[in-house]
Amino acid sequence: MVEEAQRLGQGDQKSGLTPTLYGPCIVAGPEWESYTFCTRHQRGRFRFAGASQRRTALILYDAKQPGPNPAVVRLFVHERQGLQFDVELIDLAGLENRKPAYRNTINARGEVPALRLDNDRIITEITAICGYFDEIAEGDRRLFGDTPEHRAEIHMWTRRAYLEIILPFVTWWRGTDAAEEAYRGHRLLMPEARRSHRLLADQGLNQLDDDLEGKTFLAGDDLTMADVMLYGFMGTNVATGEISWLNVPQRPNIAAWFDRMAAREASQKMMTALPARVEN
Ligand SMILES: N[C@@H](CCC(=O)N[C@@H](CS)C(=O)NCC(=O)O)C(=O)O
Repeated sequence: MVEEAQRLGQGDQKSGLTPTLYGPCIVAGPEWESYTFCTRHQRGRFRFAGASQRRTALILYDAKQPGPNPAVVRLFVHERQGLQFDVELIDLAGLENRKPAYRNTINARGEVPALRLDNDRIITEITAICGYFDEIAEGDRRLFGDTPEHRAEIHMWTRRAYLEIILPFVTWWRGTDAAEEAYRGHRLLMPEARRSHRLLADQGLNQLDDDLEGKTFLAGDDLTMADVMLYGFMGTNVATGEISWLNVPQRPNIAAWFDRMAAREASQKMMTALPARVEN
């Protein structure tokens, strides 16, 4: 395979095409199809990864806009620190994430963020990306916990935050005209489920307000992944004015937690796309 790659690296006299060596994958025009040995998802034009040389860096595909899922990863990166990786920005407003070039090479689900490892493997889903970062970051301020009990506690609160609060309010938002306009047919939306999801989200928020009594953060005295998860979603939707009913004075413990989170430097940075190279 290496010899084949070296041979192809000379270019093709007949077609004049020069194949691009990209990690374990050779990519070229149609004449070269029989020589490629990349997988279906890897094959494509690799506009996204600085083609033509072997890569050694991690690449995070972040969004140009402050979408809540990318914001969770940004908030995690700013809070955790000790990370080095490259960043490529995907234009959600222009639906770049839904184009074949992105779906065929980065994430078949057409979603952002995604993390390309230095062996070209792609990791998606924000908890998986943050979990990976937590493992590799320098410094010992782990946001996923450092004992079995602490990890279980953080996992419990992260899951509660997502299932009981975030998923219902995101589903509520996905029933709005703004969501229909944003997705332009690329997601199955449920406008008929808005009322029940508003009630589910309110129920989850009411419960959390009770749970936060006497506590500083969701899983105790220190900020963890559970706070990053909830604030990433709540903070973006409150800041953009998309969901006005999320943070109200009638839930004083959530309001106090929200203010504590909003005052953090990392929270202020999460609304802005990451720079081309992160070394923090
Ligand atoms: N389950 C995914 C969700 C990612 C997601 O839905 N990202 C949004 C940005 S907030 C997106 O890509 N939306 C654009 C679209 O679906 O077209 C994760 O955990 O990362």
